[in-house]
Amino acid sequence: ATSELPEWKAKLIELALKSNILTFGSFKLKSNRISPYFVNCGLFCKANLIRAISTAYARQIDSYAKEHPEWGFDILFGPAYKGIPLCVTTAEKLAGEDESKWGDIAYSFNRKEVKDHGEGGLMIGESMKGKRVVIIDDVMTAGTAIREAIDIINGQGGKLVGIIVAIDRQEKMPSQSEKEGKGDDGTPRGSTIAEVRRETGVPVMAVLTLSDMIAGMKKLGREEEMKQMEEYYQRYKPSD
Ligand code: OMP
Repeated sequence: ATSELPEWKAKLIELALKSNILTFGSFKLKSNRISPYFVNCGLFCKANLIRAISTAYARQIDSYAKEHPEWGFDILFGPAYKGIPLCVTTAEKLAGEDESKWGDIAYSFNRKEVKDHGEGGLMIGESMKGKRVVIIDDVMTAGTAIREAIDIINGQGGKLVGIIVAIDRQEKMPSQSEKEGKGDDGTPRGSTIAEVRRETGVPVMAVLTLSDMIAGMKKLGREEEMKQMEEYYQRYKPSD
């Protein structure tokens, strides 16, 4: 699976590496796993970088929609904080891809603190009530961040119809012992992405997977980092 990396993905990985969005070291994840690599999507904060990632999200959404003509949505929801620039810039890119098709797409995001004066409330942007919503987020590991976003949509009366993330780390669901900080018990479990698909019944898309990043590092001749990612993948590889 590592040899057929499209040129645009290879370029995006190279850009992420150059700008320290993709970094190597020893990182403790939200799931308590220790990872040799980390992807910080908060660093897509320069003009050329935010353009590259929002274009990639928009193309992914547009190509999924072309393959599934019955599928559509009304609102791109970017959970605070990292989802906020992503939903705004990707909505703009969608209009650029095909304005007649995507020109009416709205964006929305939440506040972390509920505002009790002025217009008040938890949400900014288009109301989700009765609308079809796609979540746009940065990284999916154990799915905790995505589940919080789904709760917000349900609370606002929206209908979830899709999820798109920049990075699918392709990890198995954490075990109870990992959640308690006692390490992995080594049992085989399915992937987070498959579990979220199963639970929600909606498409879960990713711009880049760990396999893509491994292939990208190989292409760049970064053997050492490639090996570390490959070892980590083998360790937390999902059973499905
Ligand atoms: P889950 O909530 O476990 O799916 O982890 C996803 C979140 O972890 C992201 O929204 C980030 O806040 C953070 N994260 C990264 O940003 N990059 C990574 O490479 C790994 C994580 C992580 O902690 O798993």
